[in-house]
Amino acid sequence: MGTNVDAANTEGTGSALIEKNPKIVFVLGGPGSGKGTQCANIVEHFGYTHLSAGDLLRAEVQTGSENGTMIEKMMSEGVIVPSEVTIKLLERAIMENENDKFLIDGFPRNDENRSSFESLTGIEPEFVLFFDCSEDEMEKRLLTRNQGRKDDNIDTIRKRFKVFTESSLNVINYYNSKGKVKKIDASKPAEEVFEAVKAVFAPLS
Ligand code: UP5
Ligand code: MG
Repeated sequence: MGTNVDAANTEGTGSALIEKNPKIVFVLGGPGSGKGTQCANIVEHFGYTHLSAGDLLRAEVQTGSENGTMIEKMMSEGVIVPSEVTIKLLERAIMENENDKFLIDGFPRNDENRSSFESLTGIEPEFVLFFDCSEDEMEKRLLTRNQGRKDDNIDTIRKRFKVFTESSLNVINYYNSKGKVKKIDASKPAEEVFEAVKAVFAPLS
C-alpha cells in the first residue's frame, strides 16, 4: 500500500526541514526542455538527489489517494496543482532521503508556489538552473517522447506552454532579479547541453 499526502507529516515538517538545512537547486524550463534528462546526468556526476515534482505527483496519483483524482485531472489539463499538495510531497521526499543536496525539477511553477515553499520550509534555493529552449523544439521532443504520458498530446502541450509563459517565467524572472539564475541553452543536443551544465556544477564540487 502506498503512502499518500494525507499521511505525510503535516505538523513540524517545516521545522524538521529547517534543521536538516538541505542544499536545493531549482531546475526550471519549459515542458520538454530537458529538465529530467539533465537531472539524471547531474545525479550521476555530482551526487545530488533528483526530485521531479511532476514525477512525485504522478506517483501520488498511482497510490489512489484522496487527492489523486484531482491531481490527475489538473495534470491532464496542464494546470498547476495546489502548492500545499506539491510541497508536502517534496518535503516528505527530502526528509526521507539521507542526502543533503537536491535538484527540485519543475517546481516552483508560479509565484504562489515559490512564496509558499519559502514560507513553509524556510528554504531558499542555492541557485536556479534554467533550461532555455524554443517551443518548436520542445513540441517536437514531447510529441516523439512515447513514454505514455497522458499530457503529451498536442492540445495539452499547448496548454502547458501557455502556463509556462504566463506563470512559470515569472519565477525565473524573480530569481534572475536576485542574481540566482544560471541560464543554459537547452536547444542543443543533450551531450552539448550537459557540457554547459557541467561548467555550472564542477566549480561547486
Ligand atoms: N530530450 C531531452 N533533451 C534533449 C535534447 N537536448 N535534444 C533532443 N531531445 C532531448 O525531455 C523530453 C524529451 O526530449 C525526452 O524524450 C528526451 O529524451 C528528449 P525531458 O528531459 O523529459 O524534459 P522535461 O523538461 O523534464 O519535460 P517534462 O515533460 O517532464 O516537463 P514538464 O515541465 O511539462 O512536466 P512535469 O512532469 O514537470 O509536470 C507535468 C505536470 O505536472 C504540469 O503540467 C502540471 O500540471 C503538474 N505539476 C504541478 O502542478 N506542479 C509542479 O510543481 C510540477 C508539476
Ligand atoms: Mg520532466
